[in-house]
Amino acid sequence: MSFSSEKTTSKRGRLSRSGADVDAASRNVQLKRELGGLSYEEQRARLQPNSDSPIQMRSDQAASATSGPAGAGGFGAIGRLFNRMRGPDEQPNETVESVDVNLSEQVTGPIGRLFNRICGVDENQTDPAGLSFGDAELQSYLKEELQMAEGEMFRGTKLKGISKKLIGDLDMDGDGRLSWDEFKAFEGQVLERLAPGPDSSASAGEMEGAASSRYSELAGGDGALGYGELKQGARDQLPEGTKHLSLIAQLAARITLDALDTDERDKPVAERTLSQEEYLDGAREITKRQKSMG
Ligand SMILES: [Ca+2]
Ligand SMILES: [Ca+2]
Repeated sequence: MSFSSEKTTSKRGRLSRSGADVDAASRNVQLKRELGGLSYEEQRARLQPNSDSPIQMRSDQAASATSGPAGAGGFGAIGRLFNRMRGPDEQPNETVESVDVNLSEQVTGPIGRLFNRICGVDENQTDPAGLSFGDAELQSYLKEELQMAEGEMFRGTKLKGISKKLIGDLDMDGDGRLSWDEFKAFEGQVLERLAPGPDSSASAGEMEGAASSRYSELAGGDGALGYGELKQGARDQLPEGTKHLSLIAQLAARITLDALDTDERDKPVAERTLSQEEYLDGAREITKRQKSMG
């Protein structure tokens, strides 16, 4: 009897091990199916760490079973979950695409690539899940990549002030970090500077016309728009008596150059120039993304 009982136990043990894989796979299929009918926001809400939904338990289990550092936050866990659902050899299929890719939510365009760079990830990746930056990442970007206020007095204080202001202006949930959802509001502000005049209802053609005349106005006809010209242009656009006028104009000029320049990325920002093509391509890409948000 005892022999038979041991045999049953060990058999059950084997069964439950192989059964676990089957369970995980069928849970993933079911999760995909359930998320497929939801909007992106609903999917995120469904996968929130504090949700009471039974799906949350499944996503926790799936995420904790993957390799990689733990405790990277709820959205990081979601990103790992989607990766796991897709599998290393599996090509993205329509079901998965409809779950995690929503054009207007994608991290794309010049400001999307900028966001990726500040976050320290591949600038051409498009998935917003799990990505955000805080004061440390932003200050490091301002200092190392933009060379903001280089050689100026009180540089540290200036960098700290800019970072605090930028994050404070866009941080909607007050967690001190900017997600893509929050940072993309900055994109509209950039477009207003690149193509001043038309409002958001303007056609893509009208936007392009406005960008084209703004470029000619700033660049002065030599086919190259440099740091000094951009800074002067930003200065002229700001209301008189604006606090920290010079610093804000400098920031606008450096961000514009870093976001739109494509052929001089190896040079310090202040030595790069924008061709008309770079300027218009950037404005066009931003316009397209803005229009996709409706
Ligand atoms: Ca935030
Ligand atoms: Ca260039």
